[in-house]
Amino acid sequence: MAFFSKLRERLTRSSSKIGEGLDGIVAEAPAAAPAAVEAPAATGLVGRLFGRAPSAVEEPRRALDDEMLEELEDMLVQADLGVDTALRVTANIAEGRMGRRVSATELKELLAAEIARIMAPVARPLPLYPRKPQVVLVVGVNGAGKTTTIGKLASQFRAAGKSVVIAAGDTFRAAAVEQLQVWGQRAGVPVMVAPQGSDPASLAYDAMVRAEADGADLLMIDTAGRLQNRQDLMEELAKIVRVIRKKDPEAPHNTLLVLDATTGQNALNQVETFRKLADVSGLVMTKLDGTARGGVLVALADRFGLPIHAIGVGEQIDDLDAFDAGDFARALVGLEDARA
Ligand SMILES: Nc1nc2c(ncn2[C@@H]2O[C@H](COP(=O)(O)OP(=O)(O)OP(=O)(O)O)[C@@H](O)[C@H]2O)c(=O)[nH]1
Ligand SMILES: [Mg+2]
Repeated sequence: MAFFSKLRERLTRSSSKIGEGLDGIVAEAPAAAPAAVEAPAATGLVGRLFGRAPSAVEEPRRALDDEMLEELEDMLVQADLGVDTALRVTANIAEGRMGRRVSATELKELLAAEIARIMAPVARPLPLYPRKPQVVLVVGVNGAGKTTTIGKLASQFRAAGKSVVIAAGDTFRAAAVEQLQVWGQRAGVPVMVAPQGSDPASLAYDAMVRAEADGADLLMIDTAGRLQNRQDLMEELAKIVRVIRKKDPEAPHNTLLVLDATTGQNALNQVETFRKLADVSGLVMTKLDGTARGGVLVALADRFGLPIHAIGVGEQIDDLDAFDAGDFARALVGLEDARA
């Protein structure tokens, strides 16, 4: 699968972190019980269990004990899964397997399965409704990737035959408007703008009028990330919601919170904060390329259960992909694609 290799290649740093961590844990068998080569009879069985032909050179193995589980737990915490999630994942891996001699590959398979199980319920694309225009409000802290994500999403919806209007609701910075206009051109989508410093809510209202008049399928509203304080941001978002509800009491139909994967555990605080400010309906995680912190997605899924609609894996227009739980889990632990 082409996307998997891209994700794998771009998640290299996370995967090498967890993958190497697991390799290290198995290799670091305590001196009293050195990692040994499995007896040939058992090897055949384990090989069959994991669907592989027995090979001449066997991987080192280590017996699962409390010490090893503790190392596993620590490693997962380091990899941003968070303490609660790391504890639970480790306990699930341990269940019924204490004393069993496992290889790093087996451990990776077990971990990938646990992570995929946590992630599967949240891997859901942005739901599309028959409602026209479907209003998508995009929120997130300064620099998270809101504007870029809107550009990428607009391009994908256009490619899928949907008509899209973008509202440049970040009226604080002139550069923000220009940036969105560039994305609008790339995606072939009209961008509604307002003079710098003007009221984003009135722009949002105008954009609703325009999107309705155009019969647009989707209206995506960008918002400012940098405001003086939380109160400002809350008031601004509330006002935007209030005015668009004058046109459609059910809008916004989606409130996307854009999170930057490189912020690691801080993403959890951002979700807490934005859930108080807005009715967050789903997440987009950006910058999963080139970060060692992809593990935070597992913590987010486990803690909040909010749908992850898409992930950003680069700065280009096509660097946004649907979130696939299995692909992500395997890439994160440094395994090859099962279907390759
Ligand atoms: N590598 C990488 N960079 C990204 C990704 N998404 C966004 N960026 C970059 O992150 C930076 C900030 O992105 P913006 O889209 O401007 O973020 P924003 O949330 O709109 O920021 P403000 O408007 O300042 O609040 C830009 O340089 C983007 O190119 C991604 O998935 N991967
Ligand atoms: Mg922006």
